Amino acid sequence: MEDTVTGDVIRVNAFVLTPFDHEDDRIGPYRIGAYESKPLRDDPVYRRPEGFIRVTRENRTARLSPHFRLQQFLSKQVNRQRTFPQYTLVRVPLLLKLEMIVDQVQDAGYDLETLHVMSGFRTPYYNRLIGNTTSYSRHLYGGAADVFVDVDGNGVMDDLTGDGRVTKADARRLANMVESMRDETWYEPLVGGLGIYGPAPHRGPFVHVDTRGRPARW
Ligand SMILES: [Ca+2]
Repeated sequence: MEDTVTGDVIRVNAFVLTPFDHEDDRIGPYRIGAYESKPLRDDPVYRRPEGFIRVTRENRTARLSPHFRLQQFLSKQVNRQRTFPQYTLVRVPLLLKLEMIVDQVQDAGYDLETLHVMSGFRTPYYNRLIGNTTSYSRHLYGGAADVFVDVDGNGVMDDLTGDGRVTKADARRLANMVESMRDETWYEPLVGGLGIYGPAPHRGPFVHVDTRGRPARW
């Protein structure tokens, strides 16, 4: 659509959810798994999803927000290059938070196109498969992302501290940028969890962010 004042063209991508009744544990061949029927602490953000965004080979690169595309949030349970359709979920507050983090990182002097989303949405099926025992992870609700800064595109966190090493200190540096927003009034709807992770044999350091509505730190 075109803004009649500025003449700018604004592209709006709308996604209709494919309904899911939770009676089966899959949509077609795609495994979803089982959600808890009762929300945690009766908090509506833990209500089981009514449906999912259908991701196809054609729409996977569609933008959800200026710096994030649909395919970045896919559950890592299948070979993402080959098997479609897949189903995902991304909540608007999470996208806004990720956009604000991109802003912070850019302000710190990094020429950033996006954040690397190591894990965005997870189906309950996949969450269990990778050994998680929590049934209320915000990843299951499209409200969490494990992210790192990867300007050089080598698949791991960049050396944000400039000490020549990629360590937990780099994740902490990114987390500090997230934390720097917490006193802003606009940040209130984006409040949530912040987890700092050091490197492991199979991956580098990263930061978990979510928008659960109350602060949590680890
Ligand atoms: Ca470093």
